[in-house]
Amino acid sequence: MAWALTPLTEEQREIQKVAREFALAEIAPYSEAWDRDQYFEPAIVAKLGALGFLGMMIPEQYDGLGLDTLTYLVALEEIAIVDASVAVMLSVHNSLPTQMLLRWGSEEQKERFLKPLARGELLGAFALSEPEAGSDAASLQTQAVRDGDDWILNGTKAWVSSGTKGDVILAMARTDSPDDRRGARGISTFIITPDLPGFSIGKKEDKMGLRASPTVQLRFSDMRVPGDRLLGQQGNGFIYAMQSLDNGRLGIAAQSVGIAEAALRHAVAYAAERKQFGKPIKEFQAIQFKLADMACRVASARALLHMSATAKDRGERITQFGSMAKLTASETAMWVTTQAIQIFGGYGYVKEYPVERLFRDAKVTEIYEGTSEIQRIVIARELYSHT
Ligand code: COS
Repeated sequence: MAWALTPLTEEQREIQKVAREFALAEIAPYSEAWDRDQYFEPAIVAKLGALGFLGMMIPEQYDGLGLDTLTYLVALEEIAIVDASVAVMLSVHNSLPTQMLLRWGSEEQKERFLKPLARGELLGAFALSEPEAGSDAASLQTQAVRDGDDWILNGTKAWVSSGTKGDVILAMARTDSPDDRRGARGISTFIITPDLPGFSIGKKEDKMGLRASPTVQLRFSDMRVPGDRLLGQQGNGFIYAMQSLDNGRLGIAAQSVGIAEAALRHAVAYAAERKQFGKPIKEFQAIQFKLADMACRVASARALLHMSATAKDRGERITQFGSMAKLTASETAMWVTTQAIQIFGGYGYVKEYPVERLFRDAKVTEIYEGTSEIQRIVIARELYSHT
């Protein structure tokens, strides 16, 4: 299967193959156990780093592979087909912290943080949400106050993917004062490392899906952050987060397409082998129609994703495409995995077969990096932005 909707270059096909072979050899044998045990395997980070997969879109000058967005997303889909937890780690690292450092970091910050991130020696994370600030991200309350050359940060960040393992965390905090609130313009971005005094890891979430990806709260208690850890301009942190999420949402869309593709493949194989009423169930139109609709939706989501990636690589603004691709792909993942379970029947509802995990993993794609409702708001707003 694995239909090629976009003509990939030879180099893109080669990297896709490397990702596929890596996923099958190094991840597939362990995915079920990692999910069961909520285990994050650090060796995978080192191995992906050795392949250059943690600096895919970082220029060679900063120790990355210097690849385009489409190549990155094609590789990410291959990883997600096998393990969506590993895929989210890759997506966050490649789309958010590394891109933020590349775009807005000083040369000194790039030297110190971006290069080891791109080499895969350090893992990146992104901390925007808080317990009381999810969809309304601009209402975040973590406060940064100047103290000489340093900043003192207090607050709690929530839902941080790879949070227990993040070596470099790009975190948003308020730098306006409580008696002069500036809304989204009162937020700045800081480069946080776990060695800072006052940094601690809080509650680890016990999740429905993506169980091999550690999601945690981070606590900043009078955390002293050196002044040279401010990213870019003070007050631009929310804009940086939004612009980065435009790209991050393409990564989540690729993860979603991978989950849906995996569910489709399992359903196709199962329908050929499962017999009822004396013949394989693939011979019943009820099943054929489901498989056909699943295939159409996966292909459509992938086409939109690839189109969005090439728009980004042409340098176009992709706020709307990012949200369209993420919304379409995540709802596809949820719908396709639901249909796959239906085709498996009772066997789909138990952990013996992989579609149960795919269904659980799919759900969060409709929630994180902006819920489906937020994506619809962004898409609708963009419809009016040029009129
Ligand atoms: N690119 C560039 N700038 C953007 C932008 C984008 N995609 N989205 C917003 N901005 C800018 C706006 O132009 C505005 O700038 P000015 O101050 O110059 O006017 C500023 O950011 C504030 O934007 P806005 O007024 O639209 O902010 P809202 O509070 O209305 O929030 C939504 C907008 C809802 C879209 C935003 O809060 C959001 O995406 N929420 C979901 C957050 C999310 O995805 N969280 C998941 C984190 S990872 S688990």
